Parts: sequence; structure tokens; C-alpha cells
Amino acid sequence: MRTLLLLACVLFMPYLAADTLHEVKMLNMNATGPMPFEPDFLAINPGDSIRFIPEHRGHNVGTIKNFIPEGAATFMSKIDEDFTTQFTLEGWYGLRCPPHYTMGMVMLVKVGNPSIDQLVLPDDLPAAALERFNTIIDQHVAVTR
Ligand SMILES: [Cu+2]
Repeated sequence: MRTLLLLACVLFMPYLAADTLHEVKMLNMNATGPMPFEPDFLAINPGDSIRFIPEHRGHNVGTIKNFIPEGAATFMSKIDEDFTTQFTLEGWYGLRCPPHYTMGMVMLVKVGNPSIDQLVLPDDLPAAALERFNTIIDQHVAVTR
């Protein structure tokens, strides 16, 4: 029994490993167009962190009002700051770069396995942000909505 338990521990060790650190670059341009987060979609586990790297100057990252799970903390980095934050609550997080929000500089983070019904876009998104979210959802959140 003890051997079995030990074996189980060894086999599942990778899954019990420390929370993962993901990296997102903030850029002026990439193949998807101007002012992107790269990647602009991440599916992560509760407890994971994301490091936002200002590869180009003039960017920062913050939560979008009414586009984070109930009870989740808002955050806002400083311009040009290398910023890391942890996501503990399951749900959908809409993030933006405030200086380029109206140009559609947004990304979507899926933490855990929230239901698709919980993915509700705020109705006051700038047009370009709404467009990019819809593209992200079409590409990464395969559902018929
Ligand atoms: Cu930006």
C-alpha cells in the first residue's frame, strides 16, 4: 500500500508541481496587427501567474471593469513596468492596456474551467476592443454563442 502511494506520488508529481508562470509580451506590432498582447489568450490554472513584459515602450496592463470574476481583485501595472500577478479565482478575465484600449489592445485569460455562460463582455467596450475580443473568442473559445 505504501509502495503504491509512493508510486502514485511520483507519477503525479508533474501535476502537483508549483504554480506555473506564463509570459505575455506587450508589443507595438506583430502578425495580428498593431498594439497586441502576445499571446492575447491564455488558459491557465488557478494559482498560476502571468508576467507581462513590456517588450516595446509605452504599455501597461490592467483589469477591465466588470470583466473579472466576482470577488477577484483588480490590478493595474505602471507604464513600462515588468509586472507579474497571480490569478487565484476561477473565471474569465478581460485585460487591457489603458493607453491603447481604444485601439483594441486587450487580452482574455481563462482561469480554471469556468462555464461559457460566465463569459459576458461588458457593453461599454471600445469598438476595437470588442472586435478583438470577438476574434479571440472565435479563435480560442470554440462555442456557438
Ligand atoms: Cu499598449
